[in-house]
Amino acid sequence: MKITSAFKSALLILMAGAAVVVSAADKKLKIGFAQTGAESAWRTANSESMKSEAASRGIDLKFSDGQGKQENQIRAIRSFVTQHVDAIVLAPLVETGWDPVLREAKRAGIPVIITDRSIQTSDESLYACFIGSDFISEGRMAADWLAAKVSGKGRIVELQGTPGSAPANDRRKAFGEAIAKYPDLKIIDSQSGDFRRTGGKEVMEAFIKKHGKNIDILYAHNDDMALGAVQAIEEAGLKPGKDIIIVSIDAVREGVQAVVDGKINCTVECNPLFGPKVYDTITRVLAGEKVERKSFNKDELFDSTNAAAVIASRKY
Ligand code: GZL
Repeated sequence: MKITSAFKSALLILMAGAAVVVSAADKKLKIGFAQTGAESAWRTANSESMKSEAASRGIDLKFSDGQGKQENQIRAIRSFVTQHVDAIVLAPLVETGWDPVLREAKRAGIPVIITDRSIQTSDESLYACFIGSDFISEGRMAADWLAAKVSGKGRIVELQGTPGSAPANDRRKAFGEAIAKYPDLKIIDSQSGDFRRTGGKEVMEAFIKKHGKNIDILYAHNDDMALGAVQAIEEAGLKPGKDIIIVSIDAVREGVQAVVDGKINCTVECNPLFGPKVYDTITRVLAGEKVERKSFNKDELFDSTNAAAVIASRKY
């Protein structure tokens, strides 16, 4: 059978097409992740969840540690756009200032998933969806637990998280609104420890110096600061969990252990292990599926009634 040149060229086009299909199917997903930094045990667990899940799925994860600076995260996003990644994940250090760089990602046709902390934006089309925890609910859970524990009475000092961050803003707002119904439960001082253990210790030392024995309660926006404060309280010769009631958020392993040991009275969980959910969502977004605009992780609360039963099984 004589093979015409037309047939040969048709065959070559067909083979080339198949080759493209094969390579498209084999193409490794390339994802850029702009992380806030490494300020806390929660953050370490969150980064580990994102990295290990990417490795297990064969995803080429471009991980950038923002070292606590928004400008580093913005620079990382620009670099991801230049690298033509398939999707960008952003854990925004603070709530504002993201529109310009997210517009650049949108112009490049790269979907952005906001994780962990939410952002304020004038254009909701700049990101595909949010995956994280409900900080309002966490602040409310902490306040309700405390009000019951102290029968609605006490002088509170508050260790706030990173200024301008969604968790610090929402945990402060929700907690304040929830305790407003108790006239004898008051915040007498509030400062930022930047979600860091060192910050918690230093600010608690200053609180003790300023207020002495007039502190009944500490409300910390995360366990790292609460654990730093525990150290300051002990160094002042006081008993954390007894002389000063401590309510915190995150439920990292060391925080839950402190509850078992009676040094922290309650910690509200804020689960960081959502790498699988992020990559499942990216796959759906890239397939053109409509995804939930906001997806909240389930959080529970640990105190002396249940901490000992869970400590061995804590995964972060
Ligand atoms: C909460 C997260 C907060 C944690 C802190 O989702 O953004 O930042 O509560 C962490 O431990 O540093």
